[in-house]
Amino acid sequence: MLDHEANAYVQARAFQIQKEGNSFNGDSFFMKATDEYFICSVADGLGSGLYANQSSDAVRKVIEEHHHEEVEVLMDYCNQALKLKRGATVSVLKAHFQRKEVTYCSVGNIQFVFYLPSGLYIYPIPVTGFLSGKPQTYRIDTFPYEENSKFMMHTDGLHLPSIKQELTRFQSIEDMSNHLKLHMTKRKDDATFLVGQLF
Ligand SMILES: [Mn+2]
Repeated sequence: MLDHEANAYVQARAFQIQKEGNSFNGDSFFMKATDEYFICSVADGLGSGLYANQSSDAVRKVIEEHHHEEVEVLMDYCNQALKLKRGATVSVLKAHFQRKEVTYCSVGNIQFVFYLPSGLYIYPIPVTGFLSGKPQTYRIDTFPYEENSKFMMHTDGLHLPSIKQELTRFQSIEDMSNHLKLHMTKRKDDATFLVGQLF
């Protein structure tokens, strides 16, 4: 499954593939660009198959329905939605175009790196664990971005030799995405990546 989202301020692509033999993907993602902001999420449901999908898809639905909310509020909504479900690791990113600012929050093992053309890499530290409706504290990172900043998030089904290199090797999101797809052939686990560039 391939998806893309673009406007004058952002371009993003996501791709996912499920574990061999499974008909449901335990990972879910969402992305949306408005005139004011870009929001995206990646969630990895615990385990694989239908129940993993129910958890990660609950996260996708929360972000889709409430994308206008701030990241911390969304994390809390996601946590509530995962009550009585298996649970999921969750990452949410929101970029505000006017403020030129990114807010990021993560619980669990979704890999994420943000690259600024001036040469800075930002790796926000995630809170360990997963969301399943239990009381949870969040770590919210907010930082400014520059024109042409890039970012990538992916689930643990994708193994990259160097996440840093992937961000600088390719000029366009399209090229990066096409290259990343080549790493997604083994299918031992559900795998999802989401890449984007901010203008
Ligand atoms: Mn996984």
